[in-house]
This record gives sequence, structure tokens and C-alpha cells, in this order.
Amino acid sequence: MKPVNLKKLNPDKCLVINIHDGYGHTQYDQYEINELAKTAGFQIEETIDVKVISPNPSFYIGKGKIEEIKQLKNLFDFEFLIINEDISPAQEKKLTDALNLTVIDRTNLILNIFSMRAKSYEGRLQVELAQLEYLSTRLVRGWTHLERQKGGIGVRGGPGEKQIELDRRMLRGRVKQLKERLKKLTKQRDMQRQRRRKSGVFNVAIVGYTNAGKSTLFNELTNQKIYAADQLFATLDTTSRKLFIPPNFSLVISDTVGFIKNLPTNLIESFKSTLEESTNADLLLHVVDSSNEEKKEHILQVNRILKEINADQVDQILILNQIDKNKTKPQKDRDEYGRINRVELSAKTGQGIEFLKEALVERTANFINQEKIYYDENAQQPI
Ligand SMILES: Nc1nc2c(ncn2[C@@H]2O[C@H](COP(=O)(O)OP(=O)(O)OP(=O)(O)O)[C@@H](O)[C@H]2O)c(=O)[nH]1
Ligand SMILES: [Mg+2]
Repeated sequence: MKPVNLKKLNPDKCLVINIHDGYGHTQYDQYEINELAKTAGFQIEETIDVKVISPNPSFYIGKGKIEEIKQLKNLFDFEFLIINEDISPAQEKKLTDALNLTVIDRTNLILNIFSMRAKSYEGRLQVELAQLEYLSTRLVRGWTHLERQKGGIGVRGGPGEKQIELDRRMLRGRVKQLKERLKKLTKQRDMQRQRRRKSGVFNVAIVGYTNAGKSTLFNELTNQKIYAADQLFATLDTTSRKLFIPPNFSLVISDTVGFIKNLPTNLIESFKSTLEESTNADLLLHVVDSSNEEKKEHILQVNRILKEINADQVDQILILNQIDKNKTKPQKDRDEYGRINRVELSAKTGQGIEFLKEALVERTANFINQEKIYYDENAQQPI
């Protein structure tokens, strides 16, 4: 029941099971789970659709499907089963035992991709914390389950209880240590932010669904070469750069970690300080892959997470990226206050970037004026 260390196991063959409701509806996008699996280094041998109206409490899927998977296993020889859902620890364990396969649910897959991607010290601490929190719920539940077998809560000396108790204690110790280290880093980050705020710099954060093209846009705007790739969660660490727009505008722009539908809460919690880069921004560039069929759902999911991290009040400009794929023209739209609030562009070819720069100049000028009013008003305050 440990988070699987995919680093050691990759690349490997897997079966993907796609849960649907009998009408072709799935909670999670089939294309996305395939991309997640590939990003984690898996080779997808076979995909099967499994209808689940109400999940089987023991195995999540029905017994008939378990037999079918056993037969597929004989044919295709895979070691991993990836399930396009989040299943309970007990279901994971039962499925693993029944099939003699390593079962990985969607949350576990995402946690592992994060762990493979984490580069910075802070990123590594954040991912480890999220993974341990995920593991701790599994251990706790496994433990209560053992207790129940021995005749009720509070009964001592059950088989394996000592080991689990020991594991739990070590786990709690490490979680505490990680939280303390992260707290120190958060303090440093807060101080940096305060300094930036005091200096009256306009802060812009690029946010959006994973693989929308945030890093490509960041590179195009700042002439940087940070990692951008056709992979989910290519970026985990926030990168900030000063951006100068002629004739005389400057701002700080940050590229941030991508979001995904139902981003595991453990990750949101442990990545809070990184995500707060968006909460504390003056403007968000919400990047969307306009060629993606799921773009409306992606916008909804990003806004949902922004709300969760209290960034839903920050002004947004919607960036419909990748218009080169749709072969549509660059465009800008304005809101009822006359501000550019929507730009259609291609971060890759640069088409439409001038509209975004125009929007940034407008917003920066506005910000500087507001700051002046703020300072003037303060100056008039009697001491
Ligand atoms: N055709 C086309 N491809 C693009 C465009 N913008 C980005 N891409 C491609 O889309 C893929 C993802 O781009 P990234 O910039 O890494 O996306 P991201 O939003 O930073 O992704 P994560 O960091 O993984 O969340 C890369 O292969 C880019 O080359 C675009 O305007 N047009
Ligand atoms: Mg990126």
C-alpha cells in the first residue's frame, strides 16, 4: 500500500481501465489518463472500458471484470493496472491481491508524476509531504481494519499491529519535520513577496490547466528557455522574471505549476505556498489550449482550484492559446470597463503576442496610477 516508486519501475507495461456509467460518461477524461500514464513512463498494452453504476465495496469493479482482467494478463503480460478513478485503500488492496498486479489509482499516478518532476528543494519537500499524507490515510485505515478483525477498537496485540504502529510513528515524525522545513521556506517566500509589494511592482502569474502552454508563453514573453514539453506537469517550480515592455513598463511575471481536474487535495495542501504565488498576484493570465475539446471543462476546473486557494478575486485575462492549431486569427476582446480581458494567440508562433503585450501595458499603467492614488491618500492621512 505504499505509493509506488515509479522511478524504479519505469518503463513498464500496464493495462488502463476506464470506468464509465453505461452511457459513455466518465468522471475523468480517457485521453488524460493515457497521457498521465505515458508521462509516468508506462507503456499502455491495453485499455478496457468497465461499466460501474455503484462501485463494488470490495474491489470497486465487479467480479466478472476481475476474471476478464486475469485472462488479459495471461495474454499481454502486464504488471500494472491503472484505474481512471480514485479508489479506497481497501479496494486497492483487495484488487491488488485478487489480480496479483500493482494497482495505481489516479491520485497515486499524479503524486508519482509530481515526485518524478520535483527538482527544487522546496518542491521535493512538498511532494514528499503529499505522498506521506496519502500513505498515512492508507495506514490508518489498514490499521483500524486489523483492529476490527481482532474484535473491536482498542484491542491490543493484533498481528502486524506493532509494525504498523511503528511505521505510523516514523511517518508522523517525518511529516512533522517536513512541515517545519516548509514553514521556514514559506516565511522566506512571504518576505520576498512583501519586498516586491513594497517596491510597487506589478505581479503577473501565468496559470492554467497542465499542458496548456504556460511555460511556452512565459518563454515567448521573457526570452527565457525554461522547460516546456508535451508532458503533463512539466513545470513544478515557480519561475519569476522581470519583464520590460517598451517604452517604460516593467512587471514581474511568474510561470506556475499546472492544474488538473480534482488535483489531489494533499498536493494542493502541500503546494500551498507555491500556489499562493497566484493568490498574491495582481493579475492572472489564465492560459487555455483552445484546440483541446475539453477546454470548457479545463477552464471550470482551473477556476475551481483558484477559488480553493483564494485566488478567485484576482483579475484574469483569458488567453486562448495554440490558435495555430485551429488556424484562427489572433484576437483581443474587452470587458465592460474597456479593459482587454481575452486574447487569442499562439505562444509557439508568436501570433497575437502583441495583443497580450498591449493588455499588459494597459494593466501596468492602471496599476501604477492606482498605487499613486493609494500613496497620495496615505500621505494625506494625519499622523
Ligand atoms: N502548436 C502549438 N503548440 C504549443 C503552443 N503552446 C504550447 N505548445 C506546446 O504544448 C506543449 C505544452 O507546452 P508547455 O508550455 O510545456 O505547457 P505548460 O502549460 O507549461 O504545461 P505544464 O508545465 O506541464 O503544466 C509543448 O509541446 C508546447 O510546444 C502553441 O501556441 N501552439
Ligand atoms: Mg509548464
